[in-house]
Amino acid sequence: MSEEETTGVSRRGLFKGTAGVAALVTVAGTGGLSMLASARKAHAATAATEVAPGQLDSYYGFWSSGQSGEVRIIGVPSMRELMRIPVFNRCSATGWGSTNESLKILTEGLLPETKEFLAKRGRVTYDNGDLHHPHMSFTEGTYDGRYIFANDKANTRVARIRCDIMKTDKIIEIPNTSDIHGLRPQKYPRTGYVFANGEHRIPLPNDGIVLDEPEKYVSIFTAIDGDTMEIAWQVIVNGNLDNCDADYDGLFAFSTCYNSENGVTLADMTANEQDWVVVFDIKAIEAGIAAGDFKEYNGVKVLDGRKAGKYTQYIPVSNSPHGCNMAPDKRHLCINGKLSPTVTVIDVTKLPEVFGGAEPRSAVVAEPQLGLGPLHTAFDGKGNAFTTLFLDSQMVKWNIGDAIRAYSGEDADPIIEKIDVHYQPGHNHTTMGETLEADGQFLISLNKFSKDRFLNVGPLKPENDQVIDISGDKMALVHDGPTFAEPHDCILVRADKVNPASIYDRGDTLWEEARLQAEKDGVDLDWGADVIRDGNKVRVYMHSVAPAFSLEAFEVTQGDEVTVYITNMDDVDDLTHGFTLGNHGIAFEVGPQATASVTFTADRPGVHWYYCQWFCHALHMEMRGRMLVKPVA
Ligand code: RUQ
Ligand code: CUA
Repeated sequence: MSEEETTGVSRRGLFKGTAGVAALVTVAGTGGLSMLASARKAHAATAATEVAPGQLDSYYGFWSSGQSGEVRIIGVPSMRELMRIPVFNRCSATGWGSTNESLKILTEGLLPETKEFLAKRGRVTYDNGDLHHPHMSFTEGTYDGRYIFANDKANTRVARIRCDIMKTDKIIEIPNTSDIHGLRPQKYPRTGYVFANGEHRIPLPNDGIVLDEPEKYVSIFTAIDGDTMEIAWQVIVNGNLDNCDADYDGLFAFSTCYNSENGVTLADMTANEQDWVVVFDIKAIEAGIAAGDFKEYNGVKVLDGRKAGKYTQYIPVSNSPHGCNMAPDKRHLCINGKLSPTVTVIDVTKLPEVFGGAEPRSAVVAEPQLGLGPLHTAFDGKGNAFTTLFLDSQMVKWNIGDAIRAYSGEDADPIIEKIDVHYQPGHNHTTMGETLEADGQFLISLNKFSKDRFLNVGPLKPENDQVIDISGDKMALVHDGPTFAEPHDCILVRADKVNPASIYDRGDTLWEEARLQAEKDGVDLDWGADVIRDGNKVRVYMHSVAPAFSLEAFEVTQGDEVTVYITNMDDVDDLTHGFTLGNHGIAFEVGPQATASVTFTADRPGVHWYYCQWFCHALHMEMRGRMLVKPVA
């Protein structure tokens, strides 16, 4: 018999909240009582994540999207998706990847040989990216609301997002290395450096002279200047690089290495009993670069850190570690075992002794056995850690202090609690958990599989990002959040740390080239309605004020290279216009007080309508005009 037949109440009815609970009070028997308990739990769960209509979330969640190539802003705890920020991908809504302003950002940081390679294929940039790790800039150990940095594993790039407008403003390709994976900003004194790991080993230089000689391949750790987005220096390491983090004193950075074997096949890569954590001494590396102890490749100063010494140390840990997470107690670095059921805890205050010659493992102060497949660890700021167990599909809460006591032989059990998550978690993250202001409110489990948790949408299923309330003694799973391919990681930033503008500043440098061109053409970029002819180049300047473009028609000749500049002169919150040119594959966003432009060849004789695609006014449908293309005789 079904639940409904035995109790007269369906599971679906129960989850409707208090009304369901009230109905249940009359249900007799133990079955009814346990259902009542689960209904109460369900109600409590809803309360923890409920953000009523019109109410605001307490945290900005910045989510990566893996192979989708974008960053998403998700409100936490409600898990409402608030915005998408195109980064390495193309975006049909905003025109990212087709406007001149976005193409400048997508192309200017590419290496010359990449530009050449793409040009031969008729392209100016890549269309895809694999964005794993979004992290905010820091000042003195906590988020400062300036930037988000993110990696592209697919095409070896690093991007920066401006948090004042939530748009990408820089993308650079990293030379001498392949497939940027782990990425973390320097936490102290500020960002400062953005550390980026080259995961896959390649020859240096990778010019075809060395091919199937894997022993000659190298992996490279890169420090990028977060203010200029230029590469400060690189370090060649032994083994490969996976994830990284930095300490709270500005002295060290760390990377996990899962391929100390320098192998190129799965069997090679997992052959050894042990891999290692590479520790980088930032001050020593800076001094080495200043003293000229480097070789230059592709214009970048590259220092050799393959032998443990003053620049790097290699601390052995069990085979194939993955996540690398610095605790907000400023002292303990957690290295997640992946193939080993352990997390290795390194006391960073012991690292100067290691650089002074002490045995590298002397910095290890704990190595608790937590379960199968530990991938990443997050912190509550109260001495507890939460580790994802990929194979066990569980989240384990454990105490760092107890793990240290157990390791030194005391009778202590570090494991506090385990709960099931659904299913196969990779990253996890706590509210403010990678900063000195970790507040222990919520924990997100980013699960790689959702299987049966949602309505079946076909063979491709969403991921499942679950919210766990960690404010009490017990973890409480309170929300399932489906996400499209494939968030790897997220950060949860207290809402008061982020203060975006609602309207662009007319002086913004984003459209600097449009401003300079308008000056040369002697037109008013703000209020213009001009068509400038310059040989077969035509520049069309118009502004928009709801519900009209300042030009209702313009004429060009077939074959002209046309640039259309649109300036949105509305200065009202949330009044975005757009420009879509029919049958030309052109559409882009123009935010309040912004300028955006596009360049194309007018190859199709005839009448082509352009229209505003952002619903802006009761007369939005009427916000349109015609491009007349005169055929060449
Ligand atoms: S990695 S599932 Cu790309 Cu962040 Cu660990
Ligand atoms: Cu402007 Cu719709």
